[in-house]
Amino acid sequence: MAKPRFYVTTAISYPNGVPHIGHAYEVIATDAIARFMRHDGHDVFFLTGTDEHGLKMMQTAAREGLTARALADRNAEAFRAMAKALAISNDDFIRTTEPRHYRASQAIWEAMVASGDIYLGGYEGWYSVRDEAFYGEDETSVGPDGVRVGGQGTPVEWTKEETYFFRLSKYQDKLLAHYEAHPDFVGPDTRFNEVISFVKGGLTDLSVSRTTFDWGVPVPGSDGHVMYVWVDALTNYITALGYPDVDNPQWARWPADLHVIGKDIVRFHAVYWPAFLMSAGIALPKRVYGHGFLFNRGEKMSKSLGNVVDPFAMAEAYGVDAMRYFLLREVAFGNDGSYSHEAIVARTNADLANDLGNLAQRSLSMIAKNCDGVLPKPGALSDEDKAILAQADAMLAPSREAMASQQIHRYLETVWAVVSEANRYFAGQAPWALRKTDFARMETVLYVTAEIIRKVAILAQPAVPLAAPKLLDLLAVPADARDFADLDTALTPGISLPAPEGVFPRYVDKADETA
Ligand code: ME8
Repeated sequence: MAKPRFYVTTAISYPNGVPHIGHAYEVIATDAIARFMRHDGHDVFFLTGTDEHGLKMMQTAAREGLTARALADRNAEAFRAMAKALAISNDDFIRTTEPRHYRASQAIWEAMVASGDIYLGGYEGWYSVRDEAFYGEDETSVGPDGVRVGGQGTPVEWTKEETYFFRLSKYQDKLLAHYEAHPDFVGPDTRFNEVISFVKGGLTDLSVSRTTFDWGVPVPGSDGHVMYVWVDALTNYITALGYPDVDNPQWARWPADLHVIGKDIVRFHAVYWPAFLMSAGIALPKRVYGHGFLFNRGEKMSKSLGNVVDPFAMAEAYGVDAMRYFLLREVAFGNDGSYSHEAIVARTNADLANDLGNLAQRSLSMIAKNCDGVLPKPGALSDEDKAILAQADAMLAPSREAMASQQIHRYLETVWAVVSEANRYFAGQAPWALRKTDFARMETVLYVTAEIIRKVAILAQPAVPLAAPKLLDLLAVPADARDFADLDTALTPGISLPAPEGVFPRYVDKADETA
């Protein structure tokens, strides 16, 4: 039977600078979702990439004495390298300056023209280069410093030029009807409510081309016009599946199951994007999820504030698994979150090094020492054995449910609740004491513990994709028996296990080390 498909995307990042932790957070979270769905039997396609046009790119390049293309080339490589460094399993990496993307953007434009939704006019209004967004007068305000800012607090400037408009106003009722019929279209619910009230408040037509600069996808047949960066940016999600070539086998993956984005760009994905797609006669994505923002000890990170922490340095300092686990477990996905050195060390030493790492190390060392490294055969199971095994078997259903609504932290909570319980079980059974009093019972406890670790490691792979497979290696679990469908098949007693080694190093501060 063909596997069900699952198409998931991140936002594509502006490569006007190098990636920061916010970018790392989004791609790690989306990777956890993609891996979870793969292990859960789906044929996953996971897309990420860079959004290279627009005024912001042009202005940054000019400041650095580069062409926009040179700036994009340099930083796109840094985003690609970040994905690699963080063990991201994306199937494609799209850059909006690629020929395939020009083709797709021009094709969707022409489809919108064919629907009568594009007309020439003059735009006059407020524009934020930082957000690459137009704001209505009522969405702007003047701060105490006299600077006028838009909805997200970034400075706006008055722009006036000849542009093409997209008939967004025509889609107000159609969008509201779609929201009504698809209550899961946007998550979390609070963000969906914001979208609905924005659309109910009335939609004005959207300026979708620019004539004062040329760093963009040319508007077909209109010299001097390039597309508004968000028109081409959003199109990346269909470019990657071969649009407009609907005979491309990849096209069967559309509509996307999930667009993962930050809360600041929900309006583009939940209002403009579906309107463009409706106009072009293309199916709408199933869900858009706006995650929260990550702050450094509660302070907003941004290039201008100068406290951007380098994701490469973070992965280097704590290890990729620990960094990923911390971000996924500590921050409730959908809410804002903060990170600090202390919080990362406390969380990962407790959950990874102590709770899972030590349990594995202690139980596997006992097997190595007392059972010649051969997985012992369990005797009759006690009520405690049955209870812990039943708890481990019960992890999958709530994990699935949590992931279906992008509650990544809840899935990890579910798995680590079993890790805690397994530690209580191990301490309570005290196999080191049984070694002298009841060797057979010790063997049963060690087998049961190994089996719990196997189940936990299988389920933990999406979050800690380097260490979890190492744990499975230590249990001699074959590479083709590591999916969620394999949770039910138990370890075979009598197999030889490799020599145990630690897979979750404990973070030790340099100062403590020398103390
Ligand atoms: O918005 N914490 O690009 P971008 C969490 N090119 N997420 C954050 C964050 C933070 N501190 N800062 C940014 C763009 N993000 C557009 C997207 S999609 C067709 C075009 C998230 O580089 C942000 O919300 O500014 C967005 O989802 C992603 O990082 C890229 O941000």
